[in-house]
Amino acid sequence: MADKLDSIHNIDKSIYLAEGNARMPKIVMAHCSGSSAEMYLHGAHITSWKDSSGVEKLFMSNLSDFNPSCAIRGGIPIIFPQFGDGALPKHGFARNMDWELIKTSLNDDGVLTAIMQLVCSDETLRIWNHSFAIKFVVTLNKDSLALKLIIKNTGSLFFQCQTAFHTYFSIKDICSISAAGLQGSRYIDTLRNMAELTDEDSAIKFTEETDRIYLSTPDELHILDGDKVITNIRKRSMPDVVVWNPWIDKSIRLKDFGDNEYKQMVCVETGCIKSQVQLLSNEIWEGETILSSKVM
Ligand code: TA6
Repeated sequence: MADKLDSIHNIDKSIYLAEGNARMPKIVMAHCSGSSAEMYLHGAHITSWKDSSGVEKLFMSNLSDFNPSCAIRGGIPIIFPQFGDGALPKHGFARNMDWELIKTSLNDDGVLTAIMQLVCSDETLRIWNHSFAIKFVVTLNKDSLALKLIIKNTGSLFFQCQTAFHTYFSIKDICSISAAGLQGSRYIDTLRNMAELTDEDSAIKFTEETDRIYLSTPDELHILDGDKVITNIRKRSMPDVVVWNPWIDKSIRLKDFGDNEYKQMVCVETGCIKSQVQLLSNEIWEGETILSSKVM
């Protein structure tokens, strides 16, 4: 499969298909500045984003499985059509399905784009009886990675869904990390019986398991190490933000996650969770998150 796709979409040394872990096909994007990204066809799952200085910005668990039956642990899982637990498999099925690479491009400024697609099938209709088509547009530039989801209702009936980028950021030490930009936002604390609270702090710091769904949030957030911004997050039409660190006990319970790996990661996830995507027949929703390693 990789060979066939390679001949269609390969852009010499800039975007090409390679064999990843467990011989699963992945797309490699190599920007002329030295930045790069890698994305598996399985789940259209980005597992690496390095900025132009070669710093790996995403966390990947050393214990992640690479097999068709489960999600990759780390990187940027795509959550659709359900966030969290519910009637469907947890976090939906998009992260467990093989997507199709439908387009690649390199523009005159050296910006690289890869477009992946997931269309409803008998398998998805058995799980979630709605017709849809999703495009995932990944754009790599010198020090930014833009992620865009375009969801179309291809059926005749209305549907609503949840969707998010469940992004795992690589950090040196969770104890010196904070997430800023959510002060004053309401959030649901999933660890305190789904209580809805207001965050009064100027930044979220981590001293215990943290699992909060922030609602209708500002469109610019920062991850800081000490007082230095290490990653800037800008978003459009993705009002909700989940901030998660499993801390000690949950890390031990996760079989594909090292007991001490909570120290090297933080999830800041952008999406539509409480504010669901609502689409009439043939309507389209589009949402975008832009990660950058320099404050824009
Ligand atoms: O986004 C936070 C969360 O919902 C946590 O509750 C935790 O379960 C995490 O997602 C990982 O979920 P997963 O199904 O990938 O193990």
